[in-house]
Amino acid sequence: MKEKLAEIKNAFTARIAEADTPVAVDNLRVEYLGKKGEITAVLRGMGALSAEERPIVGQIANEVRAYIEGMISEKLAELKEKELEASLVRDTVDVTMPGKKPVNGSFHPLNKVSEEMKELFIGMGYEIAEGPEVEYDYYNFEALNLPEGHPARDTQDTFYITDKILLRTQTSSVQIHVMENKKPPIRIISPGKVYRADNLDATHSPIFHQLEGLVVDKGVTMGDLKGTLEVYAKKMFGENTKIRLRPHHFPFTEPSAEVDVSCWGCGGVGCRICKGEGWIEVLGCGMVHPDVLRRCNIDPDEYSGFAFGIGIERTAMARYGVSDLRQFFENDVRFLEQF
Ligand code: 2U9
Repeated sequence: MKEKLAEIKNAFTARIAEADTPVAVDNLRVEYLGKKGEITAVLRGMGALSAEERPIVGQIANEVRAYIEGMISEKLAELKEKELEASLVRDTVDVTMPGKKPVNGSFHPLNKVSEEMKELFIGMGYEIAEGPEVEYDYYNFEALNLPEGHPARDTQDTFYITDKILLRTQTSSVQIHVMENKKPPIRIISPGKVYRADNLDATHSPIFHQLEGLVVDKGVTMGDLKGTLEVYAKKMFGENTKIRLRPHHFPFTEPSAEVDVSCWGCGGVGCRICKGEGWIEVLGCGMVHPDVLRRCNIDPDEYSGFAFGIGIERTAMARYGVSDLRQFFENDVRFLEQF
């Protein structure tokens, strides 16, 4: 048995020298020290030995087992060390290599225009008001002097969720909520998406963006409205821009007007951009109708207000010379990266 143990030790020594992975080392551990391993087999056979031989062979067997265990730990540590060295070489980062340039996106032209507008009105002391896109008929129509059956509803046909709940056609609904909940002075803009049951073409879209403004206080006049719009037009379309108000009709304002700015292409003499007119229509406005104020518990004898509505797509088309509104929604980067 002593010879057998010596053989085991020699064979193990040769095998461990060749083991080059932790798995191979573990297999050797099972093969030599496991329940069915070589050393265990020797220990099991010790019952057949004489009483004198048993402790001697037992001691040698223990020594061989200790030797095998020691070699296994040593080999595992050696392999671990080697792997660490290899990974340090393999995973080295060359900090002197040139970096990869990230592809930068750009602001969407509609966001650019509306951000510019928001900044401009915030600079004039306005606060931003937001509200739901799914709205009650009352806030979208009735409160704005558009009762059921009013002909002007036809021009703002929308998508109905129920008889009384719809997708808002204008952000004026937000302003009704504000007036219901806050006493004047009120100075707000409400930017956001609005919906209309229109087919998509070069100038119409079932979803588009508006920015509306509302000022309500004591003694607010049409002069304040005109002055405000002049500042807006100059900042938006150039310092030399002039504006003109043409009488119009909106159910929610009285008097009402459409606003033109002098053409930024020709300064007013007529060119291709303004189709020879010298003027370009950019928004609608008016003094808030007394009935609208009254419905929100604001006394029109004490307070007055002005309001205006700007189409974001329309403004961006004018500003950037875009002739087809659909391009804003197609997400073609060749279009978008121009802004
Ligand atoms: C309240 C009362 C009145 C908002 C107004 C317009 C005129 C207007 C259009 C611009 C282009 C809609 O997107 S568009 O098609 N809007 O011409 N909007 S006055 O009047 C209000 C708003 C809120 C309480």
